[in-house]
Amino acid sequence: THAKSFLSPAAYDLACKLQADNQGHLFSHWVEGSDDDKKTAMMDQLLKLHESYPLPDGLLSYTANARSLLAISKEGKNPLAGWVPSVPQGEVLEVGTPSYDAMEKSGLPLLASTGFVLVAGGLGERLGYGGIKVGLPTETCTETCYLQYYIETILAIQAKYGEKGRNLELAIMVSDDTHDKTVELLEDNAYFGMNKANLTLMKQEKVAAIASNEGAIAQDSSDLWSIDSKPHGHGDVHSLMHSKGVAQKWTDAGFTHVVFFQDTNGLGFHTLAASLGVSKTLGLVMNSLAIPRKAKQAVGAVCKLENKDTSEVRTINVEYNQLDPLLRDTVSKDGDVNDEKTGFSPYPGNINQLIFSLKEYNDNLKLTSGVMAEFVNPKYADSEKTVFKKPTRLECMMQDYPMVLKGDDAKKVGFTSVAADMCFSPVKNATSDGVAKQQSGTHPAVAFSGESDQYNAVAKIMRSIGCNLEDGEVKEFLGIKMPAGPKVVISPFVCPQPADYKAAFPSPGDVTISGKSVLIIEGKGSVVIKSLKLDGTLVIEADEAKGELVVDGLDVVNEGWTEKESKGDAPEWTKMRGYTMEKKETCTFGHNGLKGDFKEVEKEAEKKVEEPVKEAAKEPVKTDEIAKT
Ligand code: UGB
Repeated sequence: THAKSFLSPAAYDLACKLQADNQGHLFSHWVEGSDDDKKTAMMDQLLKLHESYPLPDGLLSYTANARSLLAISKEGKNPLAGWVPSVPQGEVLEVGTPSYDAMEKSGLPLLASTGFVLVAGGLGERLGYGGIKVGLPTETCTETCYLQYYIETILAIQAKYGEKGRNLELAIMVSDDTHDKTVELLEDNAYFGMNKANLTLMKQEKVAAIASNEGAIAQDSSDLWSIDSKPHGHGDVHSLMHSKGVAQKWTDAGFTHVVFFQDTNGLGFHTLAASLGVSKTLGLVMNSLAIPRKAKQAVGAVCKLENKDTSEVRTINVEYNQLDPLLRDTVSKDGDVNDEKTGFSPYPGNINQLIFSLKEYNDNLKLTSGVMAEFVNPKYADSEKTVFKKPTRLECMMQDYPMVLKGDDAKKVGFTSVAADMCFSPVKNATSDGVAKQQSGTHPAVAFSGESDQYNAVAKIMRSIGCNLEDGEVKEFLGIKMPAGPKVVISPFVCPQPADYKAAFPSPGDVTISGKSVLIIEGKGSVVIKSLKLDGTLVIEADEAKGELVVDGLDVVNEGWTEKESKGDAPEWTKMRGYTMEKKETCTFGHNGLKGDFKEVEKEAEKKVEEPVKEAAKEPVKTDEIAKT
């Protein structure tokens, strides 16, 4: 009671409620007449934890949920008891096939009305990187960071497929761990060209750590005036989409879909139109982009679950640690094993790239405030499960959204499965952990694999339309082995989606690239590569203001670029890879012709310049006007 005189009414009220909630230990060191400023600061922190928790009774709802989930965990109850899994509805697509092209074609018009949500609140502890993950370079040829790559792809989609009068929107979920550095990265780079009005930052708050099965809120181990708090998980994104008014704003603006994507997956956007096509064709309210999953791989499995007692059906991600016991209890005595015929688990692997139909999503947010079901995963110090090794916390996941679906909507959940080499290569593990994963037969998900897969996905799309790209050799750095084929980086403005490659490479049989080559197409202009032979490094520079750039009859041979083992002092992002890009010789081709290093150019390049639409077309520049400098 002594604190009533200096605490705000809200803080005093909360302190009383916490006392009544058996949280008296938080105040046991409070002595009347001293440390009033520390008491105020402590209550400010508790008030923040109270107000940011999305349920009406704030911290009190949180501790109540903690007690009941901890009781279930202590009993060792299987949260999925009674549910029987089967493979849900969905489409399995392979790039370059007629069915892929058909889905992509049907999804392309929806790109104009799709809002983008990046979940980037994770600190990347497993990665062991000091900066924010979206600031990491995606590859070492151009050093484009993830955030730039994402924003430019969105802008490129807008430029090619957008509607006049409505810009595409990006919402980024950040946390205390990532907020300041994300803002700094955006501001230092003029938002990578995005209009600030189309970008919303939503900060997720932490939740109180819990020290016991009785729901005791944990104090910081070194400071009794501070509450131990931890991240609540990416499931917070739905309550933020509601509380920040983003879902409503996008609905009002006529958007039809929302895509949620992860912080370090440089492949996720290739399949965007195709998966929107699947959403449209199957009438899905929620569509999970998925990959063929290897048994025991650390990605969740998308399952159709049917409740034996209630006949309730829901299609939802089952986390990989829960899948094996669920399968053993129900349909497969061997648990999480591969289907012998395919070599993969029958259940598609969730990669947390989720597409929602916005109308139903927003309606559901209004009903539920976007609150996801929580779970708890304490590490016990004793076999009776009464003591925790360290404080735990409740968590929630964005892919658990189907749990809030009712009626017909619950039946309209499905997946789009595409080979992982086209859609999923996150950078989330430290190299040493990646080595162990690779040795055990799963993807390493490290910086080198993310980079390598990014080049290889573009190469795969080019091959699928008929370009000749030779294989490269397998390279090894820091114990990670990856196929290092030709490194192709194409500006999203040139080819925002796989559907755009045919226009960029109209006679693909005349495009040949050796396994050691690097091809970079940068800039915002349109590029048409009619014929090209490349054995080395070529950088094509497209300038929007100068019209279409045509590459025809270009034959470039030079020493090129190659990975070189990095030694000694190097930036952290280089040390994670174990190599730098040694740029021995580079040839560039742009509106002013060919420059730099090249040997034996058999046939000079031809360049055609067309002025932007409104201006009169100019005569193409003749081959002999192109200067070699
Ligand atoms: N993230 C946040 O924005 N806030 C948070 O509080 C936590 C994370 P992780 P996770 O696709 O490989 C998921 O940590 O949760 C962001 C699925 O559960 O990389 O361990 C974070 O910044 C699993 O089924 O993933 O595992 C990042 O962008 C499997 O599919 C994103 O959330 C796995 O992802 C994912 O965070 C996977």
